[in-house]
Amino acid sequence: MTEGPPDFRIDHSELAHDGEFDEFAPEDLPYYSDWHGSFEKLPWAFTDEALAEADADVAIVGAPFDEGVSSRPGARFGPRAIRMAPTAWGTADAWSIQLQDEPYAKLTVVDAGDAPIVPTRFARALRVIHEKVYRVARAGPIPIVLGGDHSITYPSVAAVARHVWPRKVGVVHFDAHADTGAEQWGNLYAHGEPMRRLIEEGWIEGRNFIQVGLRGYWPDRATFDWMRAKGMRWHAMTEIEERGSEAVIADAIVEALDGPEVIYLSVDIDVVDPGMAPATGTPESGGMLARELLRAVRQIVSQCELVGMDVVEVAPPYDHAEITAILAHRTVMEAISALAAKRR
Ligand SMILES: [Mn+2]
Repeated sequence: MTEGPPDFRIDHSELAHDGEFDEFAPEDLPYYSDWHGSFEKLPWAFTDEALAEADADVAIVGAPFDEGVSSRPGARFGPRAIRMAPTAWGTADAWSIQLQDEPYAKLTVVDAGDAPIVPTRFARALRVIHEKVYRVARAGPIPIVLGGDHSITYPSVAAVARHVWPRKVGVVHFDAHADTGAEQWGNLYAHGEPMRRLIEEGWIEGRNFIQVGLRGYWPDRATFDWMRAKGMRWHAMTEIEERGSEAVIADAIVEALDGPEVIYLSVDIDVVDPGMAPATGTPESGGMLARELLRAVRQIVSQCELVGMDVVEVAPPYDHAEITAILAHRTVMEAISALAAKRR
């Protein structure tokens, strides 16, 4: 006589009920489960047609490129790490405690995928980033670009400025580094040069290019002389220490909008102290607090018309406990939530 299978005793639990296998849709599962790779498990909209159909307010764009780095590489893995950074909530009912609002109840947000970058073809990568960001902006949503090293900001800002042309764009740029070098080892487009190219080519007026958080020992004095000659304005880390972040950001907003009506926000995660953002290629001790950066993003986005944004230089190979990826993810979330809160 063959015995039947054993009794699966947990079936008798008082909490068991019929239909529990299909109880949760894939989008109801936690962020790490049934994840198909998009930011916050948001729907994908890769193509021009999908973007047109989505009619989105915001679109995430990945720029997995790090061949412009001068020190530690790894930022090509940034988009993937930021997209999979831990979240504790279900996407649909996310609630911002900071802003007392539900970002996804008011905004349609999609993930437009990555610019079609392949390794080794440096110039092509910058061109396809430009094309991808331009196509997203042209379709309607505000592009939020996940880097990548900071060289991606040259094609990305130019794409947004091209889209809103002839309206002028002001840039608020958070960084330990000015990224206004003339060249690095003969390369005009590495991650230390994008801001210089944007100003030289005429995409952004120097006087509306506002930098926050500069510190350390680069660039050199001659480069700061060039910046001054172009009318650029900057707020070094020492000024944040003395005056506080909120007052400094208030000035940065006025300066960026001294002429332009719209803002592009570029956040190099190394503006934050390496103790709170260790995973970056060129860390500089003595940076902003994570909470200061998140508050600054809310302050800027809630007071300005945002036309584009990037979060760059997250290099996951140097991360610990996903500290940096989580901060980059939250930086994007604060911008999305501030956009939603403006729709009150
Ligand atoms: Mn930097």
